[in-house]
Amino acid sequence: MERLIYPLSALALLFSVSCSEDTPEPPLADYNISNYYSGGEGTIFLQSSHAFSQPIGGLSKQEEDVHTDGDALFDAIFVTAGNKVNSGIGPLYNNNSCNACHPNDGRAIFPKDLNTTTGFFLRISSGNDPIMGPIDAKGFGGQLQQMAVPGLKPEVKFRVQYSPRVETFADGTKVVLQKPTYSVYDPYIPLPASYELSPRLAMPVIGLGLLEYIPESEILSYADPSDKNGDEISGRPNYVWNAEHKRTELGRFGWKANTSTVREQTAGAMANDMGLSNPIFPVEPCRNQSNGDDGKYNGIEISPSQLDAVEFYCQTLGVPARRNIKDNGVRRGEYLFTELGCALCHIPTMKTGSGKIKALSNQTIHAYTDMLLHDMGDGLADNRSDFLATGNEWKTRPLWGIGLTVTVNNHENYLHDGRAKTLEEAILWHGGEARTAKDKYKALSKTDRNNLIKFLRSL
Ligand code: HEC
Ligand code: HEC
Ligand SMILES: [Ca+2]
Ligand SMILES: [Ca+2]
Ligand SMILES: [Ca+2]
Repeated sequence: MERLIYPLSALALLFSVSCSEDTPEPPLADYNISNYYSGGEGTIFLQSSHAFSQPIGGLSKQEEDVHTDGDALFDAIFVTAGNKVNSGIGPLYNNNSCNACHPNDGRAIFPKDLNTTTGFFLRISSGNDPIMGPIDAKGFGGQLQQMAVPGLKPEVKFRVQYSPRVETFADGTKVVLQKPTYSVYDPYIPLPASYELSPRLAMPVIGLGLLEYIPESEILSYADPSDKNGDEISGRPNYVWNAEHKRTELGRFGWKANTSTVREQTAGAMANDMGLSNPIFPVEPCRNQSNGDDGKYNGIEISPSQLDAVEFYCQTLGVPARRNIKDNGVRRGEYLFTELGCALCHIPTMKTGSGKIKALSNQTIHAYTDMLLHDMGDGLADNRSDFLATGNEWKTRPLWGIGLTVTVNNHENYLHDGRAKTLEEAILWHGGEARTAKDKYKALSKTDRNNLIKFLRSL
């Protein structure tokens, strides 16, 4: 409606411009300098492959030391139990360091060979309990480890197969997407009669403390579970069991908002991804399994102070500043991001509350997420429930830093399993509640499609 109420003189100008240049000037997003600072006052201005690896500005000297200790552990390659340092990998595991899966604190590439150490794994379950979460598949736990220490058999091998899916733009351009289907073979014991799998690829770990400091009330204010405002977007919080606090909490991390704190996500990664017993998960993931439970190293492989340091490290990785925000293509893309409805889920601006870490407190951040679950349609579904998340639901991914993916990680594998090989493919996989936004994208001219992508690259 706004566009219809230009004063006459402006209209005359518009028409004179449109005569000479044949299209009127497209609307641009307001140029707003504060948008540069994606991660608040502690935003990072480095734009190199280490752009994700900097501590947020504003840490005290003592906090920086803890960050540095955590950094060393994040990079440390763990070896088999009995060695002097960094020992205790496995007996079953997916990879041997945090950094191997989150390279340069960024995202993993989808592997060519799924059955070696990579940033990809499959979760498994036999049903789901809304309070306690996914139910272990008998003999396999909740996550499948495709690696084992020498002499032991990994739980399974992973396999992926593809089928093409064509998307056609209004201007006739076609894009062929590849839909992956995952399965497992060569199990160490027979698999249960029925089970669900969920593919997960490692995502960047920047700005997590800021996301943790967003007040619950702010996140819940975006939830609209029964779509009362009729914009086709619902947005539901996940509520998940926190094993340390022994209570249900708002889910914030993981592709389905399936953990509530950076600390629990970190301890879970140590135990399940690497086989490192730790203060929160004192038993290795092969407990009660015939392939590997020696019971010997339970509870001692990661000390409380080591867990604290890695937690603090992940909480305090800063977020890179935006780039090229004055560029007209970027500003046009930013306008379209709102116009198409992307910003209904990828909420551009939120404020953090206050907590122990000063640098994370009371910051205006531009994470581009509502931290909520959305039905993304059958195309993206894993058909595996995860606490309150259904098989169709995923958490809106933060988009901050996404424009530096190639710089930091030298690939573009987006979405929860890396199936999208360009930002455009990531948009084209959107369905369900995001179907209208996707369809509006497909109706854009090539120039405007490029402008939207330019905007994403500026994040
Ligand atoms: C085998 C690969 C692998 C290893 C090793 C690994 N991660 Fe991850 N990480 C992932 C995957 C996959 C996810 C997404 C999991 C999910 O959706 O539940 C993830 C998610 C996370 C998240 C949540 C990020 C977010 O935005 O929600 C954090 C934090 C994290 N990992 C930290 C760590 C730390 C710390 C370590 C080392 C102790 C580690 N990871 C080791 C693969 C790995
Ligand atoms: C209904 C909510 C919703 C809307 C609307 C929406 N998104 Fe998303 N977006 C998501 C969710 C949820 C994911 C994660 C899906 C997954 O990984 O399977 C996502 C993922 C992405 C990713 C990949 C992020 C990554 O780290 O891999 C990009 C890029 C993206 N969205 C851009 C857009 C753009 C551009 C639009 C508008 C055309 C849009 N989104 C509209 C919810 C939404
Ligand atoms: Ca171990
Ligand atoms: Ca397992
Ligand atoms: Ca709504």
